[in-house]
Parts: sequence; C-alpha cells; structure tokens
Amino acid sequence: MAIREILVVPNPLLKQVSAPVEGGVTDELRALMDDMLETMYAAPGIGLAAIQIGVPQRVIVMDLAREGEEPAPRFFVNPEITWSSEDYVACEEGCLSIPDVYDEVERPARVKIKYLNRDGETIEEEADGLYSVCIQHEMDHLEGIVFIDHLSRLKRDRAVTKVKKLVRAA
Ligand code: K1U
Ligand code: ZN
Repeated sequence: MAIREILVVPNPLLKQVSAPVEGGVTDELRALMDDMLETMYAAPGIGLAAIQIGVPQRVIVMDLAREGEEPAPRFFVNPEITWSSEDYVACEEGCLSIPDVYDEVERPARVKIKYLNRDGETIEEEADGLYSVCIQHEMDHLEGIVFIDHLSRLKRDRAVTKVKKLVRAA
C-alpha cells in the first residue's frame, strides 16, 4: 500500500469526468482502493474519490467510523444514485482537495445507491445522515464537481485563493 499525493484546486484534473471501471473488480483495482484508503486515513478524511489522486475512474473509498470505533472501510465501484429524496438538508462539508475550507451545502436528505463492493458484488442500499452527504460529495467528484461549486462565485473564488496561498506557503 502507498500514500498518494492528493490533488488540490485549481488542478484541472479535478474537473474531469471519471470513466466507468470496465472488467469488474480486479486485484489491480483492489490495490488502487487500498492506496486510496491509506491516503484517506493519513490525510485524515472520511472519503476519497480516485480522481483526487489523479486516477479518472469511478471509484470511491469511505470510512465513517468515529474515533475509538473499529475501522469500517467501504469501497464503491461504478456507484449510481438511483433515487433522491425530495427533502433537502444543509450540512457543513470539507474536502481534502480544498484544505481548510468548510461551508454548508444543501443536498437531498436521503439517496438510494447501487454499486460494486470490494468483492465485486452488486449492492443496493439507502443512505441517510453523514453517509448520504459523503456519498453525494464523493459522487460529485466523479462528475468533476467539488463542493465549492455549490457555493456563490464569491465564496468559490475566495476558497481557491486561500488554497493557492496555503500551497505557496507550504
Ligand atoms: O472528498 C473528500 O475530500 C473527503 C471529505 C469528505 C466529506 C467530508 C465532509 C462532508 C462531506 C464529505 C473529507 O473527508 S474532509 C475531512 C473530514 O471531513 C474529516 C477529517 C478528519 C476527521 C473527521 C472528518
Ligand atoms: Zn472532496
């Protein structure tokens, strides 16, 4: 396993639409997901999309376990949202590709998702709470969308300027 570099805005790769994984879940794909998980834990974060380490494939990892709980890694290959609730909730979001920026985003409160897990099995389930927020945030990454794209132009520009300054100072 390896910790990979996480791309930050305004890297143009983060705007790329990721391609579906062809050929199912192979050992090579599992190795990529293991690298993603290690990278996410090291950051630390609760989710990561493959494009955030420069790989434009529809792959996400996530772990919503709280501090002190057993790790509970989740793997999503070719995830799809098959249903969204009509009610929306606002939740504060952060992003490893936009360090030190947090803001509220409104999203459907619940979604139904369909995906392949690490063993290549098809899973269909309903997500709510933080799971719903996080899977929608990560699936946005697969479409080249970051959470600040849901904010005003002013807030978005300020966020990018802040990250550029952070990178320059590092
Ligand atoms: O996509 C990403 O960059 C990961 C992002 C996921 C996310 C967080 C909050 C709402 C929606 C999606 C993060 O993990 S940001 C870091 C974070 O939330 C966190 C870091 C340490 C401990 C707990 C949470
Ligand atoms: Zn993100």
